[in-house]
Amino acid sequence: MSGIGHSGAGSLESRRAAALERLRPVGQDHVLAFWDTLGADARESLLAQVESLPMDVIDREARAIRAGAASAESVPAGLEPAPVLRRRDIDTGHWSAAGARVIGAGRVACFTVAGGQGTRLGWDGPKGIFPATPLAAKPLFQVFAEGIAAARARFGAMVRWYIMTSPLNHAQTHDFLAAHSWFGLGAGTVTLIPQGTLPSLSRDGRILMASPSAVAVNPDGHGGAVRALRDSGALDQMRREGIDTLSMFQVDNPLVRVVDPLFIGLHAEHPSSSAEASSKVVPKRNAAEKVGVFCASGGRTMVVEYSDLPAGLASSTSPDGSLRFSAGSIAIHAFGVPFLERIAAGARALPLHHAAKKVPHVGIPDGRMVEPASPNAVKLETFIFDAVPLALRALVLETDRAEEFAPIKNAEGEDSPASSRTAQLDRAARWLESRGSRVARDASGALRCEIEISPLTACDASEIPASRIPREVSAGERILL
Ligand code: UD2
Repeated sequence: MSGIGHSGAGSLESRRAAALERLRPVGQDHVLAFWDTLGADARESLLAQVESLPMDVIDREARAIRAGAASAESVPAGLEPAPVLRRRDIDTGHWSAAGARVIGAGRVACFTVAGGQGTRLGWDGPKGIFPATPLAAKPLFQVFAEGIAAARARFGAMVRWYIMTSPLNHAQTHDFLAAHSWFGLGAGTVTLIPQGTLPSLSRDGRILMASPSAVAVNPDGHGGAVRALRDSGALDQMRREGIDTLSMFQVDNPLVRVVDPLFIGLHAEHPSSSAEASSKVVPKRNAAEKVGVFCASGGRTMVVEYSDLPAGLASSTSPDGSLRFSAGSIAIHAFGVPFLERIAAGARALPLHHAAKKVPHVGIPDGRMVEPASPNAVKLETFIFDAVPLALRALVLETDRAEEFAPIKNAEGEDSPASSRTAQLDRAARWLESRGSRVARDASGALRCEIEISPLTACDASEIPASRIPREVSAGERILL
């Protein structure tokens, strides 16, 4: 026993020396400040963390923080609004049929980014568990699962589902889906992929410690998906199975059409697409809406995040008074699998963005816990939409907010459970009305009844079976289709 203990300690010592050699030149050796107070397991765990830190990246970003430069936040000069395709300008029947062929050939998988922390909503747990629908209170994950099941049935092909979790919510997400029998999709067809993390840095670029033996980390942003999809073997699996298109969406939007034949058809075959990166947008509600904006610069399409778009550009208007930069990203994309493989393999990694954040940490050298009242740290993260400018041609499709976008982000007000509920009820009512139902509304047009339509019943108005369409929905009625 003691022999093993000794050899372990010896190798710990040499690993510690190696760790210090990585940390010291970049001014981060405080990470081992509590070494002498740690037991063997804690030392082991801390060394494993240090060994996996991308020190060159951390050093580059730490220098940028110290220099006061926000690395990825600089916006190119001469930004223009991105060219946008509108439904009225395309033959939607033609492109939907093209998409149906692609989906029917088993070439499409869904991908949900669900690694976020959901702090704004004040929901304790993975956001996908949040009860989102107006009558059945279905969790977001169930809504998406039903959409995937519906697509499999409608197009007669397998549609796999990949879900990116973070180390913070992976186990809970897995247990929830397993407890609900993967909502009938088949366990082997749903794959959870935990994303990576990056250390949180102080405002002078020092790695913060969550405890004497743990680096404070945050999920590496949804751009971490590229690496997570590769490292987990998901991209290889897709290639083996002939899946060349990922239909990507965020965990917070119950109105998303998870497999949209029109969008897939445009992405796969439209001349303005290289089948690499396509996106859906809606006209921004107002200049201040918190959505990224599709812009163009130097012939490339790109997304400028709301926090990075200079206020002057955000509020600039066209001669008709409409916002010039109005193509708001609703974070629905189609990505080519070969494209993601190329980015994952390539030297051109996605840029890191900096966000101010409150990070509790251990004070050095006193070892006392610091609970900041205001942002004290910089979180480093990459964004998946930074892949868009790397595409040869990026297609941007404008869609209808009322049909496809009602996210649940904030506890109250805009983009809240209440506003999403209203949007879900309104859409269901509109679908029935477009199929001839009379739906109770008051003089102002507000609904006086409640209707919920499962994706298993219909993913658009035309799919509702005629036999299920009520002639009338009267005031006070609640209908679940
Ligand atoms: C996102 C977009 C914004 C707009 C809006 C539309 C970003 C940075 N901004 O804003 O431009 O399109 O959505 O709704 O995306 N996530 C992870 N891992 C992470 C961080 C986030 O999986 O490390 C997921 C998260 O679970 C969620 C999505 O990414 O599904 C968006 O995250 P967010 O809520 O932080 O982004 P938000 O709403 O500020």
